[in-house]
Amino acid sequence: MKKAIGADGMEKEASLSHLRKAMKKIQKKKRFEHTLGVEYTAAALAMRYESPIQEARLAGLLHDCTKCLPDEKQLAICKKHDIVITEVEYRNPFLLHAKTGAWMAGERYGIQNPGIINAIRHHTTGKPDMSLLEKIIFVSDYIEPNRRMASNARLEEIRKLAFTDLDEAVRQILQGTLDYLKASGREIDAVTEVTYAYYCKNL
Ligand code: DGI
Ligand code: FE
Ligand code: FE
Repeated sequence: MKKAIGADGMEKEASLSHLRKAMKKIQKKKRFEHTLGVEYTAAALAMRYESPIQEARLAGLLHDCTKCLPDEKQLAICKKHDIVITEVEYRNPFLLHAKTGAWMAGERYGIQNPGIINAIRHHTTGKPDMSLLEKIIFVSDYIEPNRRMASNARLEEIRKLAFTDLDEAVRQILQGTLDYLKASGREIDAVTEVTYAYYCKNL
């Protein structure tokens, strides 16, 4: 695959259309629409919070680049490339698409900027003390316009909140996710809980 990097080592604007085509090829239709939604929502939040727009678009485009791979493939990528798999991830391998996506963005899609790679790595559970770009991707993933969140009646509020108080939006998203996971009896990753506690304390 052609590297999405300019001679100066910077990701180029032109690479966005190249990566978009690549995502269209490997993602199912609905997933690709979500990807585009995250790309432009991340761009809008980047404008609002004065974060580099192209970085937000690249991270948004690639954040779910391994989401359509089967569990066995996620596990195989981790084992082959020494990516640590926690016990929770073994039992819930879909969580691994954040880690394998970060790896793929660097190795397959030519992303060199560690800030972009980390935003992909932490987009599912979040993490305490996220960078601005990490928060932008975490929030965009949840609020992008194609997202239908029957499980969160507050989605419309959170969409507005994202543009006035990004940290409070992160907190409310985590609260909604934890409520949903508890109500549906799903296993909760300790990182999701620690992240929620961090954003409750630090507001
Ligand atoms: O990949 P997407 O569907 O766009 O979004 P995502 O990467 O945020 O994944 C969303 C799912 O991740 C959602 O169903 C909630 C789930 N999730 C987040 N934290 C945890 C979790 N699932 C489990 N089992 N445990 C967690 O701690
Ligand atoms: Fe995801
Ligand atoms: Fe996503």
